[in-house]
Amino acid sequence: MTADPSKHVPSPEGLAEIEQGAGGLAKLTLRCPAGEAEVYLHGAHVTSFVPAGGEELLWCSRKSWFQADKPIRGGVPICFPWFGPHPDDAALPGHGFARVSQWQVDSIDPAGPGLAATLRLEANPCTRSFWDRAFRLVYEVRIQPDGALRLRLTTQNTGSEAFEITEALHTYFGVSDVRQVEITGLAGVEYIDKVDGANRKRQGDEPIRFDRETDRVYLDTQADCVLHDPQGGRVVTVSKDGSNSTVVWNPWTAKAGRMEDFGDDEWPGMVCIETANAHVNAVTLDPGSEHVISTTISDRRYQPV
Ligand code: TA6
Repeated sequence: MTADPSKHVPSPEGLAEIEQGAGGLAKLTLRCPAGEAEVYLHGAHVTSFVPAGGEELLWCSRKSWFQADKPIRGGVPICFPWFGPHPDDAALPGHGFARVSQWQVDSIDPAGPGLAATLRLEANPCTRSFWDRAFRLVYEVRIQPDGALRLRLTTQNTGSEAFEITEALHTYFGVSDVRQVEITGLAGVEYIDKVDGANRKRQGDEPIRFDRETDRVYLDTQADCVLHDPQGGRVVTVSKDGSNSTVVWNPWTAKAGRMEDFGDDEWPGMVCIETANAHVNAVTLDPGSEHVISTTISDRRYQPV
């Protein structure tokens, strides 16, 4: 969809604006005293978050596609209604169709020095061609007054039959050098090691460090994670609700080289800490019920004391 750059989303004090972003895709920009964020209506894809007085916390590839039929590489892709390849049909979009669907902006709500945008995706003939279920997704992107970013995805079963989903808010964080960072919070948690035959392992007491391709689905955990990037001076907290899986991923050299929308030399500058419900943590929704998953991202350096 090519946005009309002059189109303002109805919002008090003009805090939000839809303009033409990369590839001519419609981009909603949120600006408030607590920070700034960018959300493409394509996939309701957050591509940028800068807390007030701070620096960009998210990572996007310089080679990302910005096309209606492809996912944006970086930021926070919404993986729904399945995480990873479709379990039965590899021809279906990886990580589901939500991130390659056109979402609608429902509202913009200022919250003191913060600001929130709500976007929506409902079952339509296109989604039904991938997944024949009646659903509504409501996604709130909130810049909180304390300078944190909260992303909240509500799934509603609007049909007459139960369905099962797996999902993720697949957040890409920018780092100085992934070989110098640590992630704490998952000590003792069991995980699926996707780069070692999907074997089940258990995280020790030591922080997660990176010296190779890393792709782990930590299971049955509601823990906060902390990304320590001493070289970049960052300490980023990732907290969550409604999520029992956390995915940690860096493609390293070979996999980065195989991805057309990922620069060969970009892998040291990013790491994914994904708030998810995957594998054994799938979620079943009965007719008329709803499920909420949320993640809150904050850099302690930029939180008002
Ligand atoms: O969350 C990690 C992961 O499942 C990896 O296996 C890798 O495939 C990554 O997602 C990116 O997937 P994508 O479909 O966006 O290339």
